[in-house]
Amino acid sequence: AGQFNLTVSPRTYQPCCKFRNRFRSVGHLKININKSIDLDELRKRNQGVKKGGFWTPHDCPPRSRVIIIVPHRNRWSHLIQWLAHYHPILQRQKLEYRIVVTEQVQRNLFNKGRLYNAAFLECERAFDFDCVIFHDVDMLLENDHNMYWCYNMTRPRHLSPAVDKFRYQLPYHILVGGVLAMTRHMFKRVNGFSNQFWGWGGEDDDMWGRLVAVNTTVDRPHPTIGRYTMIKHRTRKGERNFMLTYRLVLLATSGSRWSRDGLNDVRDYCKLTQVAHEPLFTHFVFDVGNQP
Ligand code: NGS
Repeated sequence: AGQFNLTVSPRTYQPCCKFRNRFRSVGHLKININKSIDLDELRKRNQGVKKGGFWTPHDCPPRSRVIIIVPHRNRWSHLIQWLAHYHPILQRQKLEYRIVVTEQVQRNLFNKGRLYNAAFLECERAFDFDCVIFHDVDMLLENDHNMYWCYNMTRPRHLSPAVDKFRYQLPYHILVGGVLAMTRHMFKRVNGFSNQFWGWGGEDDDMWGRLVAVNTTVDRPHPTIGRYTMIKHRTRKGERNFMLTYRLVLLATSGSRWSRDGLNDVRDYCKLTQVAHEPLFTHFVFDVGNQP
């Protein structure tokens, strides 16, 4: 039983925050995709945010200590919209949080699993947190009652079951992509994400296999609350088709691979090349190695 004691501090359940939050969160949010917003303007609007994108409530103890990891590649305009959208929401939710943007040096295929794993290990080294949220940069929350924390120690929470692109319906039962919250302990328990998925897709389906392997799956908010707008972008069709067979072969072996492929070997592939404590986020850049 002792193994779960570390993840959520008793401070988390202070009634003060619960009570206040009722009045502060606003429920349904209007999504404003404002392309002209710039970083300076955003900084001015978020002066309470500390360097590295850290914020903690002053009027009561935080409900949870959360790291939000956002992988990013060539999508600065999305990232700015993301930051503009989420900083105020997370503050209304009375969380202690840090935004971590993780990027790769390589300009060719993306490896999201490696970026997530490597960023998580850097966070473990440098910061104190209970809960980690893996977040796509193109997903904008439509209802701030969807809490960005981990209240169940053993069941991660798939926060994004209802996305506009899929007409607000879960496209398939095992989907955990988009926005996924889990305790720090749980992420280590499943050995993180696989390091072997290149290009778009698959690493999230593989995560489902890992959760099943440790006898858990996910909770989800009600679809009226777990609602997101996906910022539109061109799909890299070539990348998708090229990798499909490869992804399916890997998925077939999730159950036997998970304990060898993940957090425990990501350092064999990834090197941290840059760290910056920007005003609204911590920025890690990794050399993620090359596709075999
Ligand atoms: C599946 C992908 C997932 C992805 C999901 C939704 O096909 O990684 O689509 O993607 N699985 C495989 O490729 C094996 S979305 O349209 O939201 O970008 O998360």
